[in-house]
Amino acid sequence: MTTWSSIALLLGLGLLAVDAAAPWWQTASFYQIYPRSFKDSDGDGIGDLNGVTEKLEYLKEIGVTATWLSPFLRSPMADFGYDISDFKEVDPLFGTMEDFENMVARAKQLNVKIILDFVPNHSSDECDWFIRSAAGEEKYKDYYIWHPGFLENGERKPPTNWVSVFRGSAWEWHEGRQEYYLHQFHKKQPDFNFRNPVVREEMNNVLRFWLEKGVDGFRVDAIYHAFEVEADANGNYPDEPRNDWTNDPDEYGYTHKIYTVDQPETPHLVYEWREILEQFQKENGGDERILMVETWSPIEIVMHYYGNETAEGAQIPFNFQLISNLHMDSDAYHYEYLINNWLSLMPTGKSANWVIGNHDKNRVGSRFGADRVDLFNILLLTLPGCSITYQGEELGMLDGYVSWEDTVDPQACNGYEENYMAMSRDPARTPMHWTNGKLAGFTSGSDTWLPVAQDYAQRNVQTERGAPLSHLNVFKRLQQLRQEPTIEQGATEVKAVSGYVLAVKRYLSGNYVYISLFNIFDNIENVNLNDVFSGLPDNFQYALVTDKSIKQLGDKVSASSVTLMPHEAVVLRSTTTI
Ligand SMILES: *[C@@H]1O[C@H](CO)[C@@H](O)[C@H](O)[C@H]1NC(C)=O
Ligand SMILES: CC(=O)N[C@H]1CO[C@H](CO)[C@@H](O)[C@@H]1O
Ligand SMILES: [Ca+2]
Ligand SMILES: [Ca+2]
Repeated sequence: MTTWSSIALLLGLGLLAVDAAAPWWQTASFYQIYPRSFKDSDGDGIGDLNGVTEKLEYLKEIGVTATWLSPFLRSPMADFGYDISDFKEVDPLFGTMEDFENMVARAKQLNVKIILDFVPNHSSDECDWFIRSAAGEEKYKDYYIWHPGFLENGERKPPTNWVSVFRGSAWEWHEGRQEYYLHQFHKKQPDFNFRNPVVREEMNNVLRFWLEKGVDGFRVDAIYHAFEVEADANGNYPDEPRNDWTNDPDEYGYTHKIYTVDQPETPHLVYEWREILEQFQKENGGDERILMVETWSPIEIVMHYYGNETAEGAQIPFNFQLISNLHMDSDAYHYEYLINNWLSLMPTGKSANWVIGNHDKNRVGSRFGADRVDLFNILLLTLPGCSITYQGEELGMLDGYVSWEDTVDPQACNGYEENYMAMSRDPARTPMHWTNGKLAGFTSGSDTWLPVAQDYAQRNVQTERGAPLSHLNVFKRLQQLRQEPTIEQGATEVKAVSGYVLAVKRYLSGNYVYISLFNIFDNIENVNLNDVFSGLPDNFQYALVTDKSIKQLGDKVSASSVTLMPHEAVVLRSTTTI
């Protein structure tokens, strides 16, 4: 080999190494901000963008790489911002476009990425596009899904039996246009017609607009609802088959969703958006822009959102396996199955993500018990890939009590006082706890849009900063561990040691072995890790303990005998490298 070709080879290898560097999002720690409840900067009791900007340093403090913010665009707030009336304007309640630009600028200084919540399935009925569509204006006529319905014995009936997620018919009669429009969510959230290429282009332009404004990507809302089945030659839609477990035609579960969610066209919409992101990056440079998609679909369908043989999809199709399937009594085998199932079904070359909470679900500590808060944070942050944490979960916030009178969530308000608690998403949306002072330091005003949870004096940023083994400090310690090469890039084995204890082994040649252990129930357990993992080093030490632990950081322990206290989760590190 000549010198020149060796140099060329070396250069080639160098380039390869650069190419192979993991993109930023692959092992990122994401944090979901629900802006209404994060931080109020002007005393009106509602969180806002300047509040977020004020607290970006906090995100840095807790090791967050990127934040996705629930919608803050112009909206009449029938669904608290998920009903957008102008896709390119900030709602005055949250601030101005200038406030948004300041937030992005500050985030860039701190190297915190900003992900926008993109809500493509529907707009508000107060959106200019809908108003024009309802008026029958040529360009906008087919922006939404319209149908005259049927006359039966002189009475007008909706086109199908489809039910809205928020109860009642998914069709609403429009007096002006003398037709029904489809709304899979609130009647103030009419569904777009994605079979109309003009609508698709309109949405593509929304993406381009925010990319220009400097966002690092989009979290795509409710994507599985985007397409409905195509109308037949007469423009009619079929009824969905009945489910037999409810006789209440207003209940969402009344029909089996075969025509209103998960249509085969939907992932291709995401592929189209990914191309827009790629194109933008080609023209503008910078780090990779990403798509995170929300789809509550069967796991095989979720996998399609990663892409197909020829097209790239979303980098992060949300993994709702843990959120959807785990419950209070799930044993370690169930955890093991759910985690390994995702890892094995994921297409080669793709990365995993882990989610346990969001603004639609009860708080982790309320769903699984306050004693398991650290356990879930440790699980999410020591599994391979990226983690997604809902605001306040790092503090172990619990559901706040919200009386029927104070309830504002449409999903609960459309129901009844007797069972509103089962439907309400308000308890997980109460204001963030910053201090143990008045109204938890959320606002300088005298009132908040939802009540502050009663236990804020124990669970807040200020108090937890000062307690060495608080949830907050455990969370921060986890973020340090995530910088370790093994946890960042290592291979993974997930095993139930018994029905009670789950073990996650992370290992990388030339580095320490890490094992996270989770005692899911309330007995003391003793485990021999050699029962489930082969070739382990003998000696470990505690790399992370919690307030349940009797051991301390750095204490030595043998792999053949590890004792775990009730609900204790820990991270062990081998004393030698492999
Ligand atoms: C993958 O998706 C692209 C873009 O939607 C489509 O053109 C292509 O036919 C699909 N390929 C396969 C193998 O399904
Ligand atoms: C988790 C999440 O983002 N849920 C949202 C899904 O979309 C509906 C309608 O836009 C919202 O109401 C939910 O909050
Ligand atoms: Ca405010
Ligand atoms: Ca739709």
